[in-house]
Amino acid sequence: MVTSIRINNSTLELVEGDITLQAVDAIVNAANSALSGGGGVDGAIHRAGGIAIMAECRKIGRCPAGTAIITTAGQLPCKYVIHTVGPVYGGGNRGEAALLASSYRSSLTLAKEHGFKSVAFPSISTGVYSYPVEEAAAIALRTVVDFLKTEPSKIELLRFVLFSGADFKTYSTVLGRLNK
Ligand code: AR6
Repeated sequence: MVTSIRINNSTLELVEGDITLQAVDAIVNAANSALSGGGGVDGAIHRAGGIAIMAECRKIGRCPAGTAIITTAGQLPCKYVIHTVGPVYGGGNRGEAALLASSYRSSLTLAKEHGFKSVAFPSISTGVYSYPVEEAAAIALRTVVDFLKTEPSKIELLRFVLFSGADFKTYSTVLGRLNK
């Protein structure tokens, strides 16, 4: 299933799937601030991409929540991996929303600076970091729509790759609401 809308010269697309299979310019990883690898999408990306990604992460060292860095994609079908760190959800009153928006913006700023045409995002912070999916989807979609509307870039395709049918449905519903 695919949902998509046009924003200026870009397509914002929602799909259900595995982000490690995406042949885009950059996929975004939901990393931790030590860039040390882990479970979830981070584990899947390092497993599929091989050791070259971790070697670059070690050189870079750290990535505070709300910021992003970029590495090679190793053996993945995409060209680069943008690693960002979302907030750990602690009830919603600890600046989580601003940090989550900043993760998406920082990732898109790197994509813009590199002249990428296609970028794929997972649902940052909604797994191990426990951000409620509907709240996170509203922030994620609002932030990327604002970016595409206000920041001139070469990005033609911005794809959310949702790992479950339930997450795909939630993101689709929230996008429909936003788009009214
Ligand atoms: N493709 C797309 N989405 C995926 C994939 C995949 N292959 N695998 C999992 N997801 P999480 P977080 C979804 O936990 O909450 C790591 O240990 C998953 O179903 O990966 O930001 C890091 O090292 C969920 O919807 O990221 C950090 O310590 C979404 O990706 C911590 O987890 C995000 O879940 C980051 O936690």
